[in-house]
Parts: sequence; C-alpha cells; structure tokens
Amino acid sequence: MAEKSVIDLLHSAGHDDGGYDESQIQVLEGLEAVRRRPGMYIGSTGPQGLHHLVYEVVDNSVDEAMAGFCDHIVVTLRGDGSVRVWDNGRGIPTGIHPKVQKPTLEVVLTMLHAGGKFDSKAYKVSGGLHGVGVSVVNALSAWLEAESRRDGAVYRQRFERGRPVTPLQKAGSSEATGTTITFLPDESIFETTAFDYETLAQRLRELAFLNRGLAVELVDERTGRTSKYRFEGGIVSFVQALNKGKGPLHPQVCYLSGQREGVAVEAAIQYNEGYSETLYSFANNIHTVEGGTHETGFKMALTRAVNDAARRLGFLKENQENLGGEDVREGLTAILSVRLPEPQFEGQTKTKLGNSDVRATVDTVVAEGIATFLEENPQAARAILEKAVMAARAREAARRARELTRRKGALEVTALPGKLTDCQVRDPEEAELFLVEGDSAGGSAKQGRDKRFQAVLPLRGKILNVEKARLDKVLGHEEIRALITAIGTGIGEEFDIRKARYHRVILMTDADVDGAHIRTLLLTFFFRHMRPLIEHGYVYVAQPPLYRIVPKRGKDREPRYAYSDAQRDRIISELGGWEAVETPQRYKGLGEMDAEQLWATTMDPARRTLLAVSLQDAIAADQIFSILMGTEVGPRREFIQEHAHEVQNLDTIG
Ligand code: 0RA
Repeated sequence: MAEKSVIDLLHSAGHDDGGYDESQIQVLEGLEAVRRRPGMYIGSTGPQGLHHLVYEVVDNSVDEAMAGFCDHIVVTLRGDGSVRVWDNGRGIPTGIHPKVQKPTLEVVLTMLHAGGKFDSKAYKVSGGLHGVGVSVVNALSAWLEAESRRDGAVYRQRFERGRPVTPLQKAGSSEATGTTITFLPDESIFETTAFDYETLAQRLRELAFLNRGLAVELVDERTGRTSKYRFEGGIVSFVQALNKGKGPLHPQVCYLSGQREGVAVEAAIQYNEGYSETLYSFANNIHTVEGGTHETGFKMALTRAVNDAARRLGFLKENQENLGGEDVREGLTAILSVRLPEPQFEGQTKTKLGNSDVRATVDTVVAEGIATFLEENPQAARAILEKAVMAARAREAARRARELTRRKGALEVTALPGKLTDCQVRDPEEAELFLVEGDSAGGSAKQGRDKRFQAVLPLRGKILNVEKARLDKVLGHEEIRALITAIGTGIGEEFDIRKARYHRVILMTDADVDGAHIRTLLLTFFFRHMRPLIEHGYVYVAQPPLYRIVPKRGKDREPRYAYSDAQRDRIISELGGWEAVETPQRYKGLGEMDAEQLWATTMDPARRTLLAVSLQDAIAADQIFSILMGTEVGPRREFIQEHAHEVQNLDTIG
C-alpha cells in the first residue's frame, strides 16, 4: 500500500529500506489520496467534515492534555476564514527524523499515519473520524502554518495544499512550549468553508467537561464573540449542567472512577424529577451516539446495583419481580467516559464502541461505585429507589392500557387518523409526511402537494407538554396519537423502525417564535420517544421563504423568493435595486402562502431546501425544551433573559 504509516517509520528507524526519495513519493501520493477522496478521511466535505478539521487539530492538543503536558487550548476563528488552534503542550518535535531525514514536524504534517497509534500515545484514537492525523487537515487546506515552541526556540513551517513551501525555520526564541496550527480550509474541496460558532462551542465545551481542569477557549474575531470553558468538576459539572432546570432528585452527584486492564472508567450520575433518560457515553472523548459495550456494561451494573439495594433496604419484597432496566433509568442523567488504548468504533456512524472486553470492566467498576454511593448516601438511595419502584408500577399500568387500545384498534375499520391526508405510494423510501403547523397552512399544503408521494398531517393548538408527562399520558394525547399512528413505528420499547411509513418526516412550521416552539416540542418528542427516527436521518425541517420579491418591469416578472435578509438584498440588487421591484412581501407565517407558492418554495423536491435533523440538533432542542418547560422557574427566567436577543438564532437549525 502506498500510504505507509508514520508509525512504521517511527518504529523502524533502525533498518533503512527506502530513504528520502521513496518517502517523498509516499508523501505526495498520500496527500493526493486525501484530496481525491476527502470523505474517506473526514466523513464528508459538507459542514460536518469542515468542522472535523478543527476537531482533528484540537484532538492532538487534548492528547497532550491527557498526557499531562497541556492545560490550555485556544481556538480562534479569524477574519480571513482561517482557524488557529493554540496549545501549551510540549510542541511538535522538530529534530531530524532518522528514518525520513526530515524534521519530525514536517513528517507529522505531511505523512499519513494509519489510524493514530502514533508514537504509542496511550489513548490516541484508532478508528472513527478522529485520529486521522493533522496531515489530513494539511492536505485539505489551501495553506497551513505550523508553529512549535520547544527547547527554548520557536520553529515555523508553511504548507500549501499539504506541500511544504518553506523549510522548517527557527523564528525566534521562547521559554514557553506548545503548538500553534493555523489553516485555511481549501474552498475547492469543501461545499462550505464557513465555520459555525455554536457547533464548535458545543464540542469544545464537551471536551472541557470530559477533561477536568482543561481550559478551552473559543474566540471569534469575525464577530468579537468569545467563550471560555473550564470545569473543576469535570463530568460531575457536566451532569449538573444537564440537570439544570430538571429538578435534581438528590443533591450529591454520584461520581465513580476506576482503572482495570488498561481501561480507565469514569461516570457521573444524578437522577431528576423527570421521566426521560439522558445517558451520554464517550470513548476517548468521542461521543458514542450509538452506544456500545461500555454502555451495555454501565446499564447492567446500574440495574443490578439498584436491585441489590432495593432488596437490601426492603423496597422490593421477596415475592416481587426485579426492577427492569428502563425502570431504574427513568429520570436518570449520566455521563460515562472510558479511555482505552485501541478503541474499535463500529456502527453506521462509527460511534458504537465494539471492544468486547470493555463491557465486563465497566460493569465491575460501575457496580462497585454505585453500591458504595447508595450505602453512603441513604437519603439519595431512598429517593432513587422510590422513583424506580414507581416507574415499574407505571410501566405495568401503561402496558395494560396499551393492550386495551390495541384490542380496540384491531376492531376498527381504519387505523389511520382522520386528520391525515395520506399519499398514494406505499413505498416508505419514497413517501414523505409533512407535519404542518395550523389548519390554514395544512389546507394549502394539501392542495399544493404532490399527492403521489406527499402526505400531510396538520397539527393544531398546543401540543402537549411532553416534559411533564409520563409515557402513558403522552399516549393519551390525541395529536400525539395521530402522529404516532401516521408514522407507523410505535414508540418507546415497542418502537420498530422497519414499520416507518415514511422515510422523510418533515416539520413545516412558521418562521417565528411560535413555530420554533412547536418545532422544539416535536424534536423533543422524537428525541425522547422515537430516537431511532432521528438516528436514521428520517427527520427534516422545511425551509419556508421569508420574502417574496416581484420585479416591476422587464420580460421576466417571475417572483423570486428569499430565505434570509442577506439573500433578499442580493436578489434585489441583482434585479436592479429597490426601484426595480415591488415592495417585498414578508411572510409572517405559512398561512400567507397559497398552495402554489407553498409548493414552489417549500415542498417541491426540485426547488426546496430541507435541513436534516441531527441527533445534536435534537439534544439541543431537548435542552432548550427542558429549560423552557421544566419545573424550576429560576433557570427558565435566566435562559429567557440571556437569550431574549437571540430569538432569531433560536429559530434556525443546522
Ligand atoms: C508528535 C509527537 C508529540 C506531540 C505531537 C506530535 C503534537 C502534535 C500537535 C498538534 C497540535 N498540538 C500538538 N501537540 C503535540 C510528542 C511530543 C514529545 O514526545 O515530545
């Protein structure tokens, strides 16, 4: 294989079998391979792939922090579109590499290395999208400048499209150590090169939570905005932040940690008064959205430890059944973080940990930690056990209720809700369901749609407050029942993705605060009760236009539609300025569009833009929702005051 790894080179310094020329060819072939098939290395060339460039560089700095040599990272978004990642680690080594006969810094930045067991760093990631190496970032950048502060000096080297354009040069002296990487993503490779502050801030905050004491800053020189994260409590602070506004059931967070067979395990647990489960797991700082062996071990240990305590303290009598896993996770907020030398990432999105021995290791550490916590905190133990016993009862009641409705449903002629205007095709792959806010927009959508493959379900009034309602109550709500029946998958334990009647479920709400609210409600519902629907990429948000602009004269009086203020201004200037157009119509709601306009702007697959909802979007919605609807008034007031000026931003997803 042409893409020989740097590890091989670093580890085989003794026996020379190639030399300068061969390694030079490898460099060029390696860079070309990355530029030819960027998706193979960073997942995509869309916004996600673009942001991965930053994560890749930051991961290297975090590795330095995990090794104990770095406690500060600064990411700067610069006015020219470039990004700078600064750290106070050891600095990239600059000495001549014995094998390649070039400075190690140049080797690190130009040679592909397979999956990152680079210089046997203990916890470097070996799968997934992270850990591909800074050389990939270099290959995909129009230019990159690397600076290393080490051994009393500052060294610099510049690259263009991955190739060195200067040699490594000493550029001054410095007593400090660390690395600064500045790069401009290549716009001939990426669909978009605009970095999103929120996206980066979210990930950097997560890294700060996962690495206790590490200071991580984000500076946006384009806007002057800055954020700084540093958590003395680490994942304990993470759990407290997640439970903010959700009414913690016990004041102390259960924190446990341990190391066995080369795997470091850390978990923080706190229950709240709500009914949903929030368990975020990480392996080597990567969010394992699809779970995996560490999560399985955690859940098994939690179930066993809670049942043991319930028996011991008399919450379960001898003749009573054990509490189920779902019962002991009702109202649970937990972070599980594991670190291991060679993680295997599997699953559709490579976010499922596959190392089979990790399950037992996590199980042992977690079971012991929870047992100790429950013994040492009897009040917390009582609150948790009471809640789990209640959950078991409610689940049993819900099961009976479901059985009743199922029997009733079987006798009815048609199971589909009356409000649903279905499409003709039966192939879910082709079929789309529009969830439309309000009856008048629902009417336009029904008229405007392509009835062959587009179905419409209008949603009216206030959809229930899913936050406060248990699953059995949620089921009792008519709007939600119609939604569940239309989608066809069922919910909760009985959810079956194969029964989905549509592979596109499209939220179509007004571009105002109420619309954003309904969207938040629906996303929260999907997140909590139909999560695989989001994970499979079946949930979308429609993008209705904000303006309609009609040219005054000329042959072409076709109306133009603008989806933002900036686009409105651009269109008007293209048409010849404000004189050349009628007063632009600002749409306040979907209801102002007639059927044809709705079709042309928002529903026609050839002309519309749909935003795919990611799990990250849904998690964000869930958090906004908890704060807006939660039982505690304090955080809600704070949130509204803090964000009142950003309502525009709240309205955009993706
Ligand atoms: C290679 C070896 C060592 C550290 C690094 C690279 C390194 C890379 C980056 C990228 C951004 N920040 C970074 N910090 C360090 C090990 C250092 C040693 O052994 O002295």
